[in-house]
Amino acid sequence: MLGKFFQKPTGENVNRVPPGQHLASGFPVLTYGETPQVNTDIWEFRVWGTAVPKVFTWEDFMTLPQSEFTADFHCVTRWSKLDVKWTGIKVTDFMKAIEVEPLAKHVMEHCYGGYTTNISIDDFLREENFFALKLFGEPLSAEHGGPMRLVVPHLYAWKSAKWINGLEFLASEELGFWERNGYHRRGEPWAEERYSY
Ligand SMILES: Nc1nc2c(c(=O)[nH]1)N[C@H]1C(S)=C(S)[C@@H](COP(=O)(O)O)O[C@H]1N2
Ligand SMILES: [Mo]
Repeated sequence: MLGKFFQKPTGENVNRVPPGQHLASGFPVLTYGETPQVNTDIWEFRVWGTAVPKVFTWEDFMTLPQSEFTADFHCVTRWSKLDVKWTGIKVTDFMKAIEVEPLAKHVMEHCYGGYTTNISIDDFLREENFFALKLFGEPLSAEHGGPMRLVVPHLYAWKSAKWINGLEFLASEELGFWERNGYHRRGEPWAEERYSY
């Protein structure tokens, strides 16, 4: 994969790029399967499991406060992109709009198209996590997860679910799509938590 589009980090970036990663010059698209075309008129976002069930329409979700974010993005297939600029809604702000039971220790992220990925509640509730609506000032394109995706900067990007449409709170850990297929249950890039073997 090395060549024109992927470069070895140099200078100050050496310490910003996790081990085994190269810098991508563009912003590659990584999707398993088809790109869902999601219309915000019929978009719904559901919360269930060990939480009070709730359904948000697009309008409901857009009443939540929006902020700007700059975050590095690390794909387990060994490319990273630094300083990605996003606009979105902080997970911690979203959490004020729902009620989760104390026994919720894990979260399954659900998406249009059927993709899932699991995350622990502690990793999910981090201050720097957000639901992204814009990428570099433009509405998030369908291929990058529009109209809305999750971004979890401190874990490999397969945890950053595109076309997210639901959160299932869980008392015990369940595995998502890639995690059932050999990826690590947590996926911390600095520890190179790539695979489960
Ligand atoms: N719904 C969904 N979300 C997904 C994926 C996917 O296939 N489907 N791929 C994941 C992986 S492996 C990566 S690296 C990032 C890629 O995001 P990008 O296509 O915007 O670069 O999305 C993650 N989120
Ligand atoms: Mo990825």
